[in-house]
Amino acid sequence: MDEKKTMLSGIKPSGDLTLGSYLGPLRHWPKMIEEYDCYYFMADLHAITVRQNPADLRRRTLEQLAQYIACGLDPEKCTIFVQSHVHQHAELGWVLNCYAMFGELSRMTQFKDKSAKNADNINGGLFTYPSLMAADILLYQPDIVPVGEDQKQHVELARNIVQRFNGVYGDVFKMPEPYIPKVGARIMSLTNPGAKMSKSENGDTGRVTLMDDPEDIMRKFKRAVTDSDTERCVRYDPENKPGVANLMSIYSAVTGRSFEEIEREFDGLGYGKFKPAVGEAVVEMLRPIQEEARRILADRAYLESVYREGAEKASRMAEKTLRKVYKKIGFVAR
Ligand code: ATP
Ligand code: LTN
Repeated sequence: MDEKKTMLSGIKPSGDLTLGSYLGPLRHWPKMIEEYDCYYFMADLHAITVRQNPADLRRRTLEQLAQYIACGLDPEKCTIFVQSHVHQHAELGWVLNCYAMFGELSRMTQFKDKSAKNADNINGGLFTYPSLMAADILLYQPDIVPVGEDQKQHVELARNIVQRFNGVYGDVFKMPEPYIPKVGARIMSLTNPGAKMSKSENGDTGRVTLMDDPEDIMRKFKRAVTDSDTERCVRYDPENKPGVANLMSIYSAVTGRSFEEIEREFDGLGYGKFKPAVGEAVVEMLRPIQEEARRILADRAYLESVYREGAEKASRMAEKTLRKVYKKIGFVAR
């Protein structure tokens, strides 16, 4: 009897993976493989809530897969798949739409943000996004869902759905817990420390992508917005010095040093020394990942075999849950 707990997480291929995607959830995923039965996916169904160029979406989905593997996800030891390859996501997503309330969907911060930023395309999918995300999660009956801070509200909504659904039909879904890393849960834009570093917003200089050249990374860090205070010293004060605090969070997440250690390391040195040091640490962290990702991406046959096998494994579990749900609801079995 397999007593391993289960975990699941996904990222939309809506842009190139960033330092935020990595330091938030992605870098924590590989260490969970030994302890958990893990499912990781490319959330392409979610990506189309914002208009995507088809060729870019296809390319990014494969790049993201190569990057997952390069970051340490061993396809032999976990299940990696493309969301649209497992049709049960869309099917359970519809069902759960009928168990998610208009009021609670209206309160989602991501919906409000994305509606404001895509005022010409506030589509139904953007609104019901959290029901599909609940389906992604609940199909696999996971114990935990590792995400960045911004996704906590969606996992909470999935938990409400579990309570509502199980309240009517008995123990169908397991209650999932969000798992949010302490350091790196919210990496901010380098040009606007008031906004999250995101794959698809805030312009190119505000974000560092996983595949950026070392020169670009250094340039972006050297230009990173610090604060206009007069003391110009490296001190952790997110309230008054959000730019420096963000760089310190990045440096801490990369080097494992505490904020006190970082303050001591740069005592009396000012921002001119600090910013390139953060850049260099990031360059060194990403170098092996970039090399590995390039190598894997060149092997199309291998990538295909990974996502095919992943979809098969994921479908088996997803189908089991979907059958149970359909039966409980009262759908006639085919
Ligand atoms: P988009 O710009 O298309 O909305 P995104 O960059 O916000 O995308 P998501 O695909 O929404 O990224 O997020 C993938 C995962 O990474 C989620 O778990 C999210 O919480 C986390 N994440 C995204 N950006 C950051 C960040 N800046 N800091 C920490 N975690 C992040
Ligand atoms: N909504 C998430 C991506 C996502 C996800 C999921 C994360 C879709 N389905 C299931 C965890 C579990 C996002 O925008 N980052």
